[in-house]
Amino acid sequence: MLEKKQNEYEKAVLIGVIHKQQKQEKVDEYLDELEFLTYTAGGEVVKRFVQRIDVPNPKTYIGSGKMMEVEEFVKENEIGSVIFDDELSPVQQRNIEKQLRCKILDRTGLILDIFAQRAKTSYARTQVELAQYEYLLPRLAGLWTHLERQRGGIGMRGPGEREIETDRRIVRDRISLLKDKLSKIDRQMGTQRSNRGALVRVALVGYTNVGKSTLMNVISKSDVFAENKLFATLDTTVRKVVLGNLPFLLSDTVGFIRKLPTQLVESFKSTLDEVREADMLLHVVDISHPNFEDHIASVNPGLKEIGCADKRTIMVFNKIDQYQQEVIEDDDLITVKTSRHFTIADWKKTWMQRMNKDVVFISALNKENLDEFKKKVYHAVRSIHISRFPYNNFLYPENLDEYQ
Ligand SMILES: Nc1nc2c(ncn2[C@@H]2O[C@H](COP(=O)(O)OP(=O)(O)OP(=O)(O)O)[C@@H](O)[C@H]2O)c(=O)[nH]1
Ligand SMILES: [Mg+2]
Repeated sequence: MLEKKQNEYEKAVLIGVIHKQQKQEKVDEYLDELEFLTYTAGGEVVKRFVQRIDVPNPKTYIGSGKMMEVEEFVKENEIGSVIFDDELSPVQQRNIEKQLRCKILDRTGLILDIFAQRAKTSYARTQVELAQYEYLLPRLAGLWTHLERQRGGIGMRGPGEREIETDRRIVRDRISLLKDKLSKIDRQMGTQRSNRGALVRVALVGYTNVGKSTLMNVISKSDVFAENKLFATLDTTVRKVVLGNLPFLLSDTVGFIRKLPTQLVESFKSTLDEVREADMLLHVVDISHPNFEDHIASVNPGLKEIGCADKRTIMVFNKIDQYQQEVIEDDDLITVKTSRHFTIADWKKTWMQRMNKDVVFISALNKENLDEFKKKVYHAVRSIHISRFPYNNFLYPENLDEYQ
């Protein structure tokens, strides 16, 4: 497990399905994201196949006609991987592999692959390895039936079954070993956290690639790895930050994504402890992304899952330097105004208005509007601090010049 090296870009094909009430546009957006994931994993997408289908085919996910089309393309263009936007059942994966004779990945497999490639510390590697084995376990039986058939099947059933059992046992043993290892590290980290004393704790959260690490670096003068690929950060970094004279702890951690594999959420729970135990969240959003509202909607359930739904949260809309709305020309009387045409000022009047003081618009990269950002964070942290230590509120005056 885990051996994923960065090599040359491998040719890949994407496959998506449009369900009954879905719009083509939505599926295009999903595939855009899948393409970005593929690129992050080291692949180059050369073609997308999309099929309108209500119920996925239980054998091959897409219909047999479409499969033939894909098969032809894969052969002609020496495609290395075919990547599906949804999770395939072990049976589907096996059937498709047999027909296309190349690597078949689903979204979960792809995300696991990226995590494996990016996990640097032993803690992150252990978490990813655990998720990989958990993904593999239900797929083991499938792998073996596949072999059985290749060998002709007759007379193979006995040993085959036994080998499945042996393999399963090995994987299960490995899983419990990894879990033990993680719980040991967790205990150590728990102690570290409890040693940090009474400082207010603030956590940066949000979708992947929105600029959390960039913002962390800007306000804590630290050097956290940030780049324009998905899941640059897999660990949690904590820094002490001082605004005015008010010190607090700021943490940066792994980002969320739509349909984050359950195995990963499970094994990354402890990485997210810092978020769980935070006093306040800064939910960073890339407002220049056309789907930023979808991104928020996929981060919120993740936060809920780790019990953070009701924490005080400041929404930080980042990358305003890159924000560009679509423009309706004066003589265009057909186009209907939608959110795609909103300026930032228009956005401020939408649901964002209801969050009144807990919204701020910045560019972490160009350091735009950081003063307002700092002011909001200062006041929020201050109010948490003095509710905890009412006797020393004089230390942090409300009307500190800098943060008026
Ligand atoms: N134009 C623009 N780009 C930004 C801004 N902030 C961050 N970026 C870029 O967005 C990309 C992602 O930034 P990161 O800080 O790595 O994002 P992250 O949220 O930590 O991402 P992961 O750790 O991968 O989940 C990088 O290429 C940054 O340079 C901004 O305000 N404007
Ligand atoms: Mg990051």
